[in-house]
Amino acid sequence: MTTTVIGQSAPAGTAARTAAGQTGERAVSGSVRAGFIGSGFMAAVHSRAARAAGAQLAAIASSSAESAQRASAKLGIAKAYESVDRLLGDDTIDIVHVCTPNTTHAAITEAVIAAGKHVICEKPLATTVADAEALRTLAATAGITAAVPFVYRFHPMVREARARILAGATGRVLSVSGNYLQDWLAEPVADDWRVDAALGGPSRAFADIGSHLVDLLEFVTGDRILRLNATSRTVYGERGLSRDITTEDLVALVVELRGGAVGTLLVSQVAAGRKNSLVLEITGARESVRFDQERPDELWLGRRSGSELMQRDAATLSSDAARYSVVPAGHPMGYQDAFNAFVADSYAATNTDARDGNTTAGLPTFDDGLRAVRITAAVLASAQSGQWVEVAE
Ligand code: SOE
Repeated sequence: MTTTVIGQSAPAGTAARTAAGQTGERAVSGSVRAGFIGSGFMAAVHSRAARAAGAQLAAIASSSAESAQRASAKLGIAKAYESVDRLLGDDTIDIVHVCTPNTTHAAITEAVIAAGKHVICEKPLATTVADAEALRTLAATAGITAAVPFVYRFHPMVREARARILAGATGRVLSVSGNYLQDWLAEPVADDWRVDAALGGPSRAFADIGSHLVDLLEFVTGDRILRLNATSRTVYGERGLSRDITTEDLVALVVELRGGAVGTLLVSQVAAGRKNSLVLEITGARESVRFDQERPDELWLGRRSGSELMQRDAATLSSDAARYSVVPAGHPMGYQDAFNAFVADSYAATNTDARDGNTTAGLPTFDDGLRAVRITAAVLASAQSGQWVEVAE
């Protein structure tokens, strides 16, 4: 990969590869040309998934021309633009992946939509409900594909859990329990842009990973959190170069679902020994299901008698789960596989000829991004007041 161009828009006269539909939808045919904004860990994950989905990795922009250039060479992305505007001026780009710090998502995503492109925006979609609502409306009006990478939905055994609940195998859902525990901030010296509310937003642990947990909870159960009561802790008021830290290290909450189930959730980024431990257990009147993200090829089925640890095997899975089981049983699938499936379905959704009910049914859109921002706002409000807080639909 040698060609990188800085500071130039797409060559003059580049024929638009797409035709805007009646709703302004950018219908894409052929391989998707993807752009990336941001050059951190998530940009690398997104670019690997885009390549796996058969996209052309067309361009990247970052906080500086130099970092864009470095990322272009490192990730094998054709062009490095000196600014977001230059990248958005490239009419050959069909979809843009927004992988920047949380408080920049709203403005950048708005610009991407204004440029007539499809968009994948990292979670949290925005750091305020108002911004998330505006983005959801903008995307709907533009008629574009607008997705948020709640990628844990794409593990086959998550789809199996969801299929069992929706088919009634578990019986009525009575209770839910879930944890999302990490330890990359467990030491007081550990610091990160997410710690700074000016870059990460008012919530840290919950907005960053609690959003995944509650999205997965509502996706798997098909239910909604009606109200919650949260308690949070900022364990270290100072970290590295950060002072007067207000964003939370951990949150414990009790939830009530619209269907009547109750449950407890714990979200922490200071849980020593837990690397990316997302565990969700849903208890039904007949059967419980438990998914552990660090053991994604398994699903525990709990029963009064005959409990079992189900292994991923397409021959035994529901059709929705089997669809994402892309290698045979015994060949472990993992995090990047789930990410790849999310990006492939997002790209398929941009192609009005290719998309179908399968690819769009479980796709996390800006509606789901807004939902997670609403729940995060309720968590912050409850942690502040100590009271139960209703979660707006
Ligand atoms: C850091 O907490 C992080 O990279 C999150 O930002 C991701 O969304 C999560 O999937 C893994 O951990």
